[in-house]
Amino acid sequence: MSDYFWFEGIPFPDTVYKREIIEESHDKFVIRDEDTVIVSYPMSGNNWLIEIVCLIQNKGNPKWIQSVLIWERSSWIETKKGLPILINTEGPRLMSSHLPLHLFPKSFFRSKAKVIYVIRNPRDVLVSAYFFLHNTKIIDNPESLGTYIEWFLKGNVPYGSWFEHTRNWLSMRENDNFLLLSYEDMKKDSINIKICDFLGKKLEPDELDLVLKYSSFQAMKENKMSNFSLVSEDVVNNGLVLMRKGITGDWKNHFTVAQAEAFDKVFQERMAGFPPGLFPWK
Ligand code: PPS
Repeated sequence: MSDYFWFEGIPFPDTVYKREIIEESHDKFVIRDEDTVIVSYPMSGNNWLIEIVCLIQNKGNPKWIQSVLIWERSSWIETKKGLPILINTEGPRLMSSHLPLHLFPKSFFRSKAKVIYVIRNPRDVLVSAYFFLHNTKIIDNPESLGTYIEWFLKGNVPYGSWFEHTRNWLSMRENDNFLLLSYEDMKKDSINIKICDFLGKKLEPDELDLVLKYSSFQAMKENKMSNFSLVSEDVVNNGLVLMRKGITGDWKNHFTVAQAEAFDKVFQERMAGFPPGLFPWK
């Protein structure tokens, strides 16, 4: 199993992260006005949105998504492999991050760069992460979902507390260069028009159809550039599956009634004050 280092209250597994890189991305990395960053708490649909944005940028042509690895098309700001790629990329860059707001590159707040922040029902995020992490060397395996729920509610998981992450990023939601999306909304085909508008792209109806086609769950599951089957063996145990189920509400198949009630209580406490319509899940 991976060792951790703690940085500003957040545990980062050594397999993928290094303290100096996190510091450099926060203090020195320059985000430029023309850049676009896709940000989410892990397991919220980040890779799905990367695929959609890559397709929008190419008017639905799948050549790029089928020939370049997804983490090279939209590299991760905070990872050992991602930051050097981004530093050496010229022109408008597409990039990804799971960083909480307080660790995000300082340069962003002086720029006009665009951020799309994706949220997802945290119960589904939790179930998705539980099954995903089983196949990695990223964390110690929790013995049961119940144990993972305890860790998640305390924020003792990679990238820390979902509640903190979401509360803090949502404080940006009135900004012009910030688009809030939810995984639940992404299930509606029309969402791609909203993404195009935000990115200043105009696609024809047949091009939008291609975006939908090539970013579908099935198409991404079959695309080895996107389905994580090529993640290196130092991170993976035996066969990493990113594309697990791709549905909303799977938590109902896994939580007990008592676990659901305990989760609701924490959610109500920690997310008090936000308009109810902001979280489009049941
Ligand atoms: S990561 O590794 O933290 O960046 O994971 P992330 O990409 O954010 O989230 C993984 C979950 O997103 C689902 N996914 C999709 N759902 C529907 N359609 C498409 N095209 C799609 N692509 C990815 C993926 O299946 C994970 O969710 P679960 O619930 O585990 O299936």
